[in-house]
Amino acid sequence: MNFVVEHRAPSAHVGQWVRAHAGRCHVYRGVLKDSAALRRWSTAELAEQAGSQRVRVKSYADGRISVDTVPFGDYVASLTSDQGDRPESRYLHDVPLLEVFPDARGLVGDIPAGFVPRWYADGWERFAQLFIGPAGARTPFHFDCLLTHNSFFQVDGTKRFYLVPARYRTASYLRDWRWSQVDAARPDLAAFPEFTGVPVHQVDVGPGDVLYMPPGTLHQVHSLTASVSFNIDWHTRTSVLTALAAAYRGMPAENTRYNLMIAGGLFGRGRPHEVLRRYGSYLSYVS
Ligand SMILES: O=C(O)CCC(=O)C(=O)O
Repeated sequence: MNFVVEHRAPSAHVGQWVRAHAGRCHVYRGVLKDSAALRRWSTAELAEQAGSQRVRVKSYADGRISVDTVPFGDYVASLTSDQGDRPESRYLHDVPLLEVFPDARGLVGDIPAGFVPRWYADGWERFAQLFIGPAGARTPFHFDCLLTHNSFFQVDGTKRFYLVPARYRTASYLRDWRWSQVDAARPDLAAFPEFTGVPVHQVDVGPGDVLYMPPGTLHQVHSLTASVSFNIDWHTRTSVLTALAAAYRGMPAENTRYNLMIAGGLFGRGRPHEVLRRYGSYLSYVS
């Protein structure tokens, strides 16, 4: 059975496909094709429009993440000049969507039913994280730190995902809870022999596509072109309970604190905007 399932159109409610296809990734082609965001957030259009507001960009080198703030206009202009395979590129990575695009809801509209559960749907944009980077930008091999489901929306450009099922976590030489030392695109099996035989699935996403990844999926992401994307990390009641139990297998206490907040919301003790008053800092959490 394939770990990555292709769909030509949006599907049924998320609750159904999470249950029906538990543990698999799903790619939905062209979901956002009619969204105004596809044109307005293209790197070409942003280069015309982006102003002097400062945005946070990250660089990843020698296993460390550093954060810098730069004028958005300068950053977007640099995207077309940064070429080649550059894992260390400056990357506007995992920044709250509304911090850069306060009008996101107006441009994207409702997220098609199925890509986030009902609890998140009304205010999905407040849970969304933005990624804008040059060709060659890379996100190293990791899994999402709260063990959430992830719906990943590609707006402009093409990204290549290297995907490994969560059950191969122990063969993936993890450090700091969620980062792997392996390069999933070119694993060095002499240095990391337990990775031998681990299946690495590859999928490319383009403008309008959505990739769903189940909790714990290990993923490494390469931008094949300059690229704009956003994602939403979300829980169901089942996934948040599993994630809370991960406190006993190494999940950092800070992550468990965020999961407790979401559990409070999903089990009926808070509307999203109330939970976000405390959970909001997760969206700027570098871990
Ligand atoms: O697009 C990227 O570079 C990283 C995406 C990612 O790691 C995620 O959605 O969790």
